[in-house]
Amino acid sequence: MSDPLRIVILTLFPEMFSGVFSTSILGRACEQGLLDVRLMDIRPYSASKHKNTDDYPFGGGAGMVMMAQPVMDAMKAAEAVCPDARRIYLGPRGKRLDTALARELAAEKELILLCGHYEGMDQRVLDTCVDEEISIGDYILTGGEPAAMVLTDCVSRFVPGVLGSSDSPEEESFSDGLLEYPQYTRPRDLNGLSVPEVLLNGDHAKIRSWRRKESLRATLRFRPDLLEKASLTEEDRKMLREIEKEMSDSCSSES
Ligand code: 4GY
Repeated sequence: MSDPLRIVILTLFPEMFSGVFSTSILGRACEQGLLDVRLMDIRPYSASKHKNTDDYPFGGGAGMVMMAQPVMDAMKAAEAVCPDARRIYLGPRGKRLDTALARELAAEKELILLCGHYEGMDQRVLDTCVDEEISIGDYILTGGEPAAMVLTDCVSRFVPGVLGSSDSPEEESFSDGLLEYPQYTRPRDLNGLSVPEVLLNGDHAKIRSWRRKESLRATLRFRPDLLEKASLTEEDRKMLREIEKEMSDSCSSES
């Protein structure tokens, strides 16, 4: 079997991750040896008597800054475990995480994820000990830990075997730049709420075409901006014209 994707997470709060890597799909991936996630507590690397990891900002101001020394020493220990890792800091200044970046990271052998806390990290750590900063979105968290969970989760989906053999990440939202089609499961009748007839008849060509059209419809409705970048076939464009016609028809019949 191929080597697992090894991810070392440097954090002051390793206990925040309990559950994330022991449950459900990521839990199974770790058990199966597809993922090798190691949590490294930064605090023991503090050289100070009381194992401090934060200090007042030079120049004054509110809040505390994560000290360079414990993080730099913890990073050295992580590099000993993962000598070839891309070293990533989770922060809002970084490149935005998306499907393309997740796929790229899943192809690495090793990743080191550094989680900041408090008001931020001593800049000298970012200047000398990380290769890149990645952001999961334009908002500020209280720490990088939830972002490290998000990154690990969405990268793991592209590690072969994590979703099982029949489930392909390439069939899901965003892999072709479109949103997902609606899904249904039993019962066929839920207190009068039915399931689209086409899904019950076993005509797989028709089902495939219905799903494609519903993906296009959902994307047009909720994220029309995505349609500009999606790779669309002539058939897709035909379906989009049908959807637009259906939309204008249902609009004019209401008035
Ligand atoms: N957004 N994307 C993010 C974040 C918290 C700097 C210490 C984000 O990835 N990480 O908000 N991280 C950090 C931000 C100060 C806490």
